[in-house]
Amino acid sequence: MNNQIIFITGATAGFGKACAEKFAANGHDIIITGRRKDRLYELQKELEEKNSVKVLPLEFDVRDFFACRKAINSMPEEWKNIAVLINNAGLAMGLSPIDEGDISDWDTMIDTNIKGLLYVSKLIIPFLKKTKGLIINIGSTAAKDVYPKGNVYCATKHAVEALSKAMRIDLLPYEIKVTAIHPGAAETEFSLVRFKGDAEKAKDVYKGFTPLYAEDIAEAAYFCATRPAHVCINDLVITPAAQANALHLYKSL
Ligand code: NDP
Ligand code: 8X3
Repeated sequence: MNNQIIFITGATAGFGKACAEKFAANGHDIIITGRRKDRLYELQKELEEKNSVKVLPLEFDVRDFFACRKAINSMPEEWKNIAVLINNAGLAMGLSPIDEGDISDWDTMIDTNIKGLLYVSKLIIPFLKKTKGLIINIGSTAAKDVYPKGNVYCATKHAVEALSKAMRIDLLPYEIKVTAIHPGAAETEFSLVRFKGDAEKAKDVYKGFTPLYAEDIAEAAYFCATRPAHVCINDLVITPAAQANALHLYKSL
C-alpha cells in the first residue's frame, strides 16, 4: 500500500484518532473530521510533525447533510483521491430501559450512527469509485446482540451491520470493498459520552477486566486496509479477552 489518502470520521478521539495515528505513521495522508475544531488542528500539527505526511482537518457534524456536503466539496482537488473511508463517528447516549429512554438521546444516536454514516458514504463513494477503494464501517458487538438497556444504541449498530452488507453488494460493480469492524468494550471517551460527562460512572465500566484500547482497533483497521486487492475482509468481531459477546463480560471485582 503506497502513500494513499484516508478519510476518517470522528478523528478527534478514540478509535478515529488512533486510526489517524496508525495510518499517518505508515506514510499515508489523512483527512481528519469531527466537530471539535481545536482537537482537529492539534492532531493535524502532531501528525505532520511526527510523520512526513499531509493532514487535512475538516470540521463538520455528520448529522447535518448540508454541512457534510459543504466540507467535502471544499476539499482541494488533490485530496479527492480517497482510497479508504473509515466511518467511525458514533456514540451511545444513555443506558435506560426502552420505556424510560430519552427521545433526544434516541434522535442523537439514530442521526449520528445511521444517518451520519449514510451521508458521508453518499458523498465519498464517488471518489472511491475512481480509486476502487475500501469502506471500513465501525459497528460494535452491539451490532450482533442486544443487551439490557442497550435498545436504541444496539438498533443503530444492527443498522450499521445491515448497511455494511448492503454496501458490499451494491458496490461490487465498482470494486469497492466493504469491511465491518465490530469492537467490544474499549476504553475511549465512549462511556464518558454515554453517561454525559459522569467520569466516575464511565470509569466503572472498565473496572475488573482489561478493556480494548483504541490502538487495538486501529491495528485491525490498518490490517484490513493493507490486504492485497483481491482480498476483502468482510466482518471482524474484536473483543477484550474477558468478553465473549455483547452480553457476557467476565469481571473479577
Ligand atoms: P469516542 O467518544 O472516543 O470518539 C467518538 C468520535 O466520534 C469523536 O471523534 C467524535 O468527535 C465523533 N463524533 C461523535 N458524534 C459526531 C457528530 N455528530 N459529528 C461528527 N463526529 C462525531 O468513542 P469511540 O472511539 O469509542 O467510538 C468510535 C466508534 O466506535 C463509534 O461509532 C462507537 O459507537 C463505536 N464503538 C465503540 C466501542 C467502545 O467500547 N468504545 C465499542 C464498539 C463500537 P467530535 O465530538 O469532535 O465531533
Ligand atoms: C460499544 C460497546 O458494549 O457498550 O459499542 O455496546 S457496548
